[in-house]
Amino acid sequence: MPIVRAAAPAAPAAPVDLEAIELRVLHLPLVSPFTTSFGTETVREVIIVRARTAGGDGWGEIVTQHAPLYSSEYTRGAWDVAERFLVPALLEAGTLAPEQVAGVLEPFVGHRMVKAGLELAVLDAALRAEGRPLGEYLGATAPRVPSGVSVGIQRDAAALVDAVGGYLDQGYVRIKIKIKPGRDIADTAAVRDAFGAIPLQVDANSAYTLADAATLAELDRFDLLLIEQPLQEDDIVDHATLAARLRTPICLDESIVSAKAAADALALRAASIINIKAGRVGGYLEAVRIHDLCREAGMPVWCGGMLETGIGRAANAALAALPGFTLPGDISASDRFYTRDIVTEPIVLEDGHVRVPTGPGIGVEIDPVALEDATVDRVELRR
Ligand code: SMG
Ligand code: MG
Repeated sequence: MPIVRAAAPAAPAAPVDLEAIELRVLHLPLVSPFTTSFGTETVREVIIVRARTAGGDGWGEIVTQHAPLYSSEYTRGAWDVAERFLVPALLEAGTLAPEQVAGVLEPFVGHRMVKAGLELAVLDAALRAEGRPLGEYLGATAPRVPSGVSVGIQRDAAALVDAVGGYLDQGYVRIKIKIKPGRDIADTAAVRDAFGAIPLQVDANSAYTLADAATLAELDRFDLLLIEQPLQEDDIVDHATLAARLRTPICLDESIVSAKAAADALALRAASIINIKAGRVGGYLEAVRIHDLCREAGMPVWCGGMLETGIGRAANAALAALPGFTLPGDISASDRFYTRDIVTEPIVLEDGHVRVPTGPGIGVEIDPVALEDATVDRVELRR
C-alpha cells in the first residue's frame, strides 16, 4: 500500500494572523441550463470566503450547490456549519499555518466542501503574503493544463451534437457528456458518429445500479476514455464487480471523499482512474495526497470541476499541473458557464489549454464590483 504523505507539499507556508472571515453567498446566472442525471441548474449558488489577515486577504470557494443532489452538502447547510462551528474554530486558533487548518477542523465530521473553501482562503492569504504561487507550493510541473469540457444532457441527441460541436470549435481537447438511464447509448452513439475518434468520456453521477451492467457494457463499443461514477457514492464493492464486467475504465468521482477512500478503491479495484476534486475531499492538500498515492500506484488522475468561479478554477489549474494529472480535467474557461466571472481576468482557453496562474497565491484578482453584484448574503465573523 502506498504511503500517504501527512505533511504539506514542498516547503510549508508561514502562519497567518487571522483577523476575520467573510462569507458571501453568490448567485451567478449560467449562460445555459446545465442538466445532469440529478437535475437542472440555471443559477450557480456558491459561497465565496475571504480570510482577512494581518498580512492581507485570501480567497476561497465553497463549491456546494443549492440542493444536496450531487452529494449530501448544500449551500445553506454549508453556511450554517461554517458560521456556527468551523469559522469560530479557526478564529479561535488565531495564528495558524494553512497546513494546520484541516487539523483544527477535523473534530467536525464531514462538510468537506466547507473545509476545503476555508483552507483555500487561508492558504491563499499565506502564499500571497510570501509572494509564492499556489502551483509552485502544490508541486505543479506544467505551465498550462489541457482543458476538457463537461456537456450537460440536452433536449435530444441532435441538440447534444450541436452543443459538442460548438465546444470542439472553441478548442476543447476532451468532451465529457452527462448520461442517465434512457439517455446513454443513443446520445453517446450520436456524438461518436458526428465527431469520430475525439477524446470522449461519460459521467452518470450515480444514476445506475448493478442491475444496469448490461446497458453499461454496451458503452464498451464506443472506446470511451472512461465511465465516471456509474453507481452510488458508497457502492465501492459494486463498482469493483462492475469494473470486472466492462472493458471501459471506471473512474470514481463522488465515492472518493478522502485519500483513505482512494486507497480503498485502489485496493478493491473499484476504479482504474480517479477524478480529484479538492472540494469533495476536504481541500487542496488532501487532493495532493490522493495525487501522490495514485501516482505511486500508477493510476491516472484528472481534475474535476464544480462549476467554479475564477477563484476555484485558478486553484484547480494549479492542482491539475501536478505530474500525475495525465488526463484532461473539467477546467473549462469562465465563459463556459458565466457571462461575467468575479475575477478581473477571466479564465480563457488558449489552444485548448488553460494557463496555470503565476501570481502570488491563487494568482487571480477579485473584481469587487462583480463580486458585490452577485452577492445575495454576507456575514463577517471576527476574532
Ligand atoms: O465545473 O466544468 C465543470 C462541471 C464539471 O460535470 C462537472 N461536474 O459530477 O463531475 C461532476 C459534475 C459535478 C457538478 S454537477 C452540478
Ligand atoms: Mg462527476
